[in-house]
Amino acid sequence: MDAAREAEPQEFDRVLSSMCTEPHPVARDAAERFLATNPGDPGTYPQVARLERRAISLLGDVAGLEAPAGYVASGGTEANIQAVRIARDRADSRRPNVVMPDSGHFSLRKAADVLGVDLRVVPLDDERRADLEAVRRAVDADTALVVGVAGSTEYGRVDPIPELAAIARESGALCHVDAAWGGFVLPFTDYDWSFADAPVDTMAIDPHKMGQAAVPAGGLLVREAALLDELAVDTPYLESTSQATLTGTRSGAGVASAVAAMEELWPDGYAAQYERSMANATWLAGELASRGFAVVEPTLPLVAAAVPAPLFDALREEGWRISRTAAGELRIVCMPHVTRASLESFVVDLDRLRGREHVPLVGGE
Ligand code: 0PR
Repeated sequence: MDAAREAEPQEFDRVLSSMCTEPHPVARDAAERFLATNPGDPGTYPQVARLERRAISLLGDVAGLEAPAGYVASGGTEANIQAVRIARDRADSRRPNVVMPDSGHFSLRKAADVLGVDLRVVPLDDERRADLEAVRRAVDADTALVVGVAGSTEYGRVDPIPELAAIARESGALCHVDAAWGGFVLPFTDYDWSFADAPVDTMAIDPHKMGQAAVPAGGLLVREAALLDELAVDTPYLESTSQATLTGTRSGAGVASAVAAMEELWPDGYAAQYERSMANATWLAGELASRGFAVVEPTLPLVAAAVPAPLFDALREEGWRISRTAAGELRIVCMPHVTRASLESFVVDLDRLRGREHVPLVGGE
């Protein structure tokens, strides 16, 4: 009867493969204060509606968009679905298709399924990025959307966004960038990924991942407000006249916490976090490689390494919350809650479980 009162939420200290993280304290506080508000009804909850406009303005700063439009979605899934919906509704074709690299998140498969568009999945190059020649071959007059991933789910790779945007332009399609995970680290790298770097039309960029906001706080950004009109449906009995979101009632917690986190952390706090996370990823990759595991070099704070299945299972038995790539590699996402100390104790367990004498590790941060 007291299950909810007695249960404890998941501790984060052994969570190594999630893209969620502990919200920043200011984000947690804001989430609690706005928990019962509904930004889906701005006529009744104008304060949270104002905060949502602020959230979009801040997301625009992060993603290089001067006059941003969009909204705080439930996550990357909703943002991706809505981007496909915009493109489909805007296309002239009666059989529109979406071209995406094989690294595209499975939410885009949901989008294609729900929206009845053809999904053309193209292979990757040997750096695990969209193969541009394959994209060019897949695109035709019915292509409504070309998708690029800026920070892929499995390997943290960044597709050549300017080239993909150019291909989209040439074929009269829109270009969508999925920066759901990467969006809050990429500003501190040399990658071309943002609205400022390329004629990108829509973007998924999630405060509830690297942005350190509370779940649910995804972001859909669009270059022009007119693109959002494709999503608007009439809302006959609400004070606002139309609604562009996929969900109806939604918690203001995500909206308020996204604003709190971004006001606190953009840009210096996120820059420092990127440095810490990247240093941890580089350190872990080195430790794994020195033990003979085949490591996929991290280019963003995400490490994949081929670890034998029995060892992977034994680590899970120890309580490490780890997951695999589709190819079976161990995948560690260096989220803000993943500290050097927790990675060190992970490596200690790994050494013990593979039956080797414990080798003292040189400590870092
Ligand atoms: N786009 C990319 C590039 C993603 O990595 C993800 C989520 C999404 C879109 C979808 O975002 P939402 O899950 O917010 O709708 N990638 C993670 C994954 O599939 C999601 C995740 C997060 C899984 C936390 C587990 C977990 O504990 O691995």
